[in-house]
Amino acid sequence: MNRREKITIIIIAIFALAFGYRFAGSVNNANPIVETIPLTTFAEFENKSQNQKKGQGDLYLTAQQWAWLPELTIHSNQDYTLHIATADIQHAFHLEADAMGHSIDVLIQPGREYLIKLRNLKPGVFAIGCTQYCGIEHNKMRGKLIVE
Ligand SMILES: [Cu+2]
Repeated sequence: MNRREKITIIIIAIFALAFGYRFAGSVNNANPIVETIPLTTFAEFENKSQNQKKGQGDLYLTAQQWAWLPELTIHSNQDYTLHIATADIQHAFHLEADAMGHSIDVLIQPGREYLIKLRNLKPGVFAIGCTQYCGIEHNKMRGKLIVE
């Protein structure tokens, strides 16, 4: 291999690494408004959910066969972090596009807590749905987010 071939290979390698790095970065940032952490216990999550106070920045929502609980009422001029966990099997959270200008879709798997940033909310009543088949009454798994 002569000097020119070596230089060519090195240049190609640098481009390949740079492109690969950028590609990996874009995959990790595919959904920047969602973060996920391991759930210590579901009981702990449920406890936070039951003790949440109206008007707080952290909201807790439980997915279960076949409901989203509790019904949340929040304010349009405030930012929130919506925490979601499932009480049973896998579900998929869907918030209709009208709430924030784009829909939110997050697969909710057991054993994890999902943190979703809610920003620039518009006032209204918005539908929450489950987009993952989760049993016989999957079609009844609806909730709502009330933004005042
Ligand atoms: Cu479901």
